[in-house]
Amino acid sequence: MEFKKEFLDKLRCADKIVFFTGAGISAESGISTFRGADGLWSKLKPEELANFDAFLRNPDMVWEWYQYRRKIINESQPNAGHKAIADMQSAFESVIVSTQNIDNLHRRAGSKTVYELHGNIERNYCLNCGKKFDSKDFSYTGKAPLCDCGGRIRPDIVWFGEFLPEDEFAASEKAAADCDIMFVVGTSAVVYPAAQIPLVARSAGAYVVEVNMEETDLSRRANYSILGKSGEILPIIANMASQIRNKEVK
Ligand code: BJW
Ligand code: ZN
Repeated sequence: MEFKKEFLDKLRCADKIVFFTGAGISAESGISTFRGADGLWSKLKPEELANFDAFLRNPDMVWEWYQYRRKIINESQPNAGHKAIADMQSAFESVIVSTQNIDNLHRRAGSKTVYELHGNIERNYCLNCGKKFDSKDFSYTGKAPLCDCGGRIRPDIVWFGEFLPEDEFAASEKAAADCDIMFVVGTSAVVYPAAQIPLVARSAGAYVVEVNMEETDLSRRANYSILGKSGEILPIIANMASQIRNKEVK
């Protein structure tokens, strides 16, 4: 595979890189994306499942949906794309992941600094007292679980109309403003405010590289758009980085 010379030059000199990722990076682990012909939302309506009012209207149905997703995620493994990102930690001074994904696969692959912009499916909390629960802390019986205080437990996921975790968003913006290269991987980049992160990097002067199976709204604003599967492209980039930087990528 041939890469643009300008990109290879940037890769040779970069100290700080950021990966901004979306559902596409986990597609090769067997986890569905949201949009597109086979996406989760081609069959299910986000407005019935991914907002707070829907949860209050029908907590049992929303819980059933998340239990189904948890099962798929728990049975899945990080793929070659997640692993290549973790491997690149040994070739650069700093590698930060800012992800919209809730599946924990970056951490499981070994990435050390991961900012989760849309929460994590394994975490839950009580709407009444705020107590935190891991999914393994209660047994799901087909009904939405309740806390000891009687309050409703919800997944710690950012639904539409909700604010993103302030610290993780601020840290992602800072990393974006500070990096030499930002890779935008497997995201349609249509959900805000997360989709601002690549734009922050671009306006701060970073070299923005998109890796996606198809063109997106971001493609024309990126410096370089690489079309293909992240599980195939990222290991090639990791390998290349190790060669041209003379640093071992484990
Ligand atoms: C591959 C591949 C492979 C596949 N290799 N690539 C009107 C205009 C502008 C904004 C708004 C608006 N109306 C409402 C808003 C705001 C709204 C928003 O942005 N909506 C737009 C969609 C219109 N945003 C919000 O509500 C956010 N909060 C907010 O704004 O707060 C402020 C506020 C407060 C109070 C009142 C009002 C405002 C919160 C957004 C939270 C989003 N959460 C979700 C769902 C979580 C629940 C769940 O998981 O069940 O997070 S939405 C969903 O989309 C999920 C994802 O993280 C997110 C992004 O999706 P992603 O990752 O990009 O996936 P896809 O499927 O879209 O794309 C996959 C890509 O991969 C594709 O491009 C493929 O080609 C590619 N691909 N295989 C490489 N192997
Ligand atoms: Zn409680």
